[in-house]
Amino acid sequence: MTNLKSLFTGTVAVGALVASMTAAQADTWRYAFEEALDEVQGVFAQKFKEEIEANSDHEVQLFPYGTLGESADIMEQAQAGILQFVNQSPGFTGALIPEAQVFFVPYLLPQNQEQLNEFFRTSVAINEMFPDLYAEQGLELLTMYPEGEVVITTKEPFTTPEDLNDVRVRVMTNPLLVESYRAFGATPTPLPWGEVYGGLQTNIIQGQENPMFFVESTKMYEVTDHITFTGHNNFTTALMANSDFFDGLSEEDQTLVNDAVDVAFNHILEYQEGLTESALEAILEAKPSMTVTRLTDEQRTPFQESAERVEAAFIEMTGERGQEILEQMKADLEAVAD
Ligand code: 6CS
Repeated sequence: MTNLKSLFTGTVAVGALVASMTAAQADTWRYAFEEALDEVQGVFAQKFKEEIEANSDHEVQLFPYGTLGESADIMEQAQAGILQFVNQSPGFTGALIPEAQVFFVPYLLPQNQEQLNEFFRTSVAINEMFPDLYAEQGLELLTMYPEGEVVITTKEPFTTPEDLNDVRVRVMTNPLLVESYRAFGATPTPLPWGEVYGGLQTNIIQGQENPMFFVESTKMYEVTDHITFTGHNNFTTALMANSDFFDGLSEEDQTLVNDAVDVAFNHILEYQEGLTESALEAILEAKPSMTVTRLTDEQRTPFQESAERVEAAFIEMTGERGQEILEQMKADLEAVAD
């Protein structure tokens, strides 16, 4: 009897062990990004979280901008494995992965939204070449996505590179963006995001660039008076996972993550339809004196001409690998152009 009982208990124990080994483990994944919950990166993150939690027992904890520090801090935490996911823009990653600065060659990305979206979906450079470069830094590149046309907001109006002479324009912290604003005639000032509002308020800087939704949500219009559409860029950002974490996931969980990224990617493109226009409306309602200037093709020409110099600087900084990326990007863009 005793033997039978212990045999039975043993069987139950082994059964429970096997069940716990085969049942997916419920984990908590930490995900940090560079914006607020209701800004583009936050909307993307919320969709990702929703998908993961609807399709698994895992939980995703979201850490918006500021809760864990600046963009550079969350990247360090992701590389160290404290965070499982990090959304960081090439504007900052460019300091770590020089080739990521290719997104700051002016007038490279198309202004046509459909073409741009198709480029992000199909680009060989993004989907096949960049992942290896990110992997060298311990990062699994999950996706890159656009956040909207970049506009420049300044304290004084400008239409020519000469007008930008001696204007200190804040840029994200990568050397190519510095080069690009130098080529625009300005005095580029790389700063982390947290120093921008105060810098403009105290006149340490007199301008900055960002997509319209961010100009509105972060109230850049309170500390600058003029918005200029130069057409020189569209803001690109990227979602990454810590490589060791991602490689250690079961195949099922890797698929879960990739599927959630796909859903969030499509969601964020849809979410941004009309966002530039509605943000501009909100700005003008809050500050009717704000001026909005769209440079004409003729006025854009000298800015466009600076692209050559910036491309040369990019190749100088990144060598053969950079050149290959740039050429592939151009081929990818050609493929989506009509
Ligand atoms: O300019 C910046 O630093 C910020 N801009 C955007 C649109 N997102 C995050 C980034 O920190």
